[in-house]
Amino acid sequence: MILYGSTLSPYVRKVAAYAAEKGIEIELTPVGLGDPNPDFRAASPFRKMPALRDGDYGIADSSAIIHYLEAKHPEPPLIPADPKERGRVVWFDEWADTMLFACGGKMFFNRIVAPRFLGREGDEAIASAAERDELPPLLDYLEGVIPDSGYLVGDRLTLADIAVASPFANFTHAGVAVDEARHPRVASFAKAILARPSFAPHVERETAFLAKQA
Ligand SMILES: N[C@@H](CCC(=O)N[C@@H](CS)C(=O)NCC(=O)O)C(=O)O
Repeated sequence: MILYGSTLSPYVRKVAAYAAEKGIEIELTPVGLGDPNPDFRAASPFRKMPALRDGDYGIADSSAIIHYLEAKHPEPPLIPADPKERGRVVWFDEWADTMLFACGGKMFFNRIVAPRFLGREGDEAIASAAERDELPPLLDYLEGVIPDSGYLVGDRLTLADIAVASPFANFTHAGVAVDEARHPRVASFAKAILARPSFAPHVERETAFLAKQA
């Protein structure tokens, strides 16, 4: 199975970590933004990463890929069968992809992607406004829903934890630190999930790559 993309994308990192937690072997094939690679384009009609190729089957979008993989490899379940738990897991996955990274993307795009990969200056005013005004209420929400177990749903690892933790690596890359005094649960949640063997090697490689580029 081939996963197209760069784990600098929170969506690609989410799928790579999910696959590692499930014990599913995937080959990560790097593609850049808008990459012309025909196999990538066939799987991702709008050239967004990630995309997956499994034999003659291609599918794009991190959540679609994960639902495909979960149906194909049900054990160990990372999307619960229980209706209420499943609803919460889908909520957190969606919240992370849209609300959390809609905000985080403004910092990551303007501070990392634009200057390092597109050869143009990012708009720091957009990045700092997002960090100052948009991020704190999102983290306030998250702080209030992390249970004592440290897992968002059902007191065990699910897709919810993987999806919500992934953008925190982008926050770190973009120089955004979680305020441990205001958001202690968020800080320890993100640290614990990103330290898992499914995430850590990716985040370390990304950090080294960005440091070398700077
Ligand atoms: N909802 C999609 C989002 C994918 C996405 O927006 N990926 C970005 C990278 S973080 C991308 O490929 N952008 C390129 C573009 O928009 O042309 C998912 O979950 O996979």
